[in-house]
Amino acid sequence: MNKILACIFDLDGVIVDTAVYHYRAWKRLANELGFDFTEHDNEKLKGVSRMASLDLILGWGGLAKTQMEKEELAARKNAWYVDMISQMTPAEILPGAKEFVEACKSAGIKTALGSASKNSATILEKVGIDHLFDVVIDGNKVSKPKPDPEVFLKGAEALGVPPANCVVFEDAIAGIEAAINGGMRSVGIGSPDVLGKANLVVSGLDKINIEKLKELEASDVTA
Ligand code: B16
Ligand code: MG
Repeated sequence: MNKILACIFDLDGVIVDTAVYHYRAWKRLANELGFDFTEHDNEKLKGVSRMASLDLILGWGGLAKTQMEKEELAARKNAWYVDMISQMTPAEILPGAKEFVEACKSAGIKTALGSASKNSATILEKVGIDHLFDVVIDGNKVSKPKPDPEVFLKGAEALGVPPANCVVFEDAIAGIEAAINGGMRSVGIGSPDVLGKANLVVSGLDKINIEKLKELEASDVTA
């Protein structure tokens, strides 16, 4: 039985829903390149890094680009995305997210952010919750994408908590796999059909509390 000493939260899809802004910016880029993609396709980009997302999108459009061209396209998309997230307000925090992170802190559980995004600092600041995370590990600090556990292991290390005492909150299957690969428990945010490998799946952070979190102490570290 490993005591839960830290919670590590993914950002997009767990704390805020920035997927809609990513979608608008990528769609605008695809349209400028002469093709389109659907919101259904956009699901495949959740939790995926910026350059890996671009590769997927270019594949859907049947386009091949050089590394230099790709960097220019990713920068163009990111400028539109940053414009949109700079307008975000605290109203965009997902239901229960702020309250649950606060409850963790009150219960003496350490908190970290573990996100693929290189824009996490701007988002946390705009929605006014940057002070709630003891540690922020994001796309600027990691080189290996989820399902590699790097982002969560770095979070655990910075918090000074062994992986077996951490719980990861994730909306993407690659993120749940990253938690398992890192020897951590996980809570899936979304549908059990997709996130069934997690120790527990809830529809949002409004559906969990410290009591339910503690119940996870009885479950195996590897799901
Ligand atoms: P950026 P997460 C991920 O955030 C998003 O889900 C994904 O769609 C995005 O491509 C990625 O961040 C990189 O974002 O372009 O801002 O660096 O779910 O890991 O918090
Ligand atoms: Mg996510």
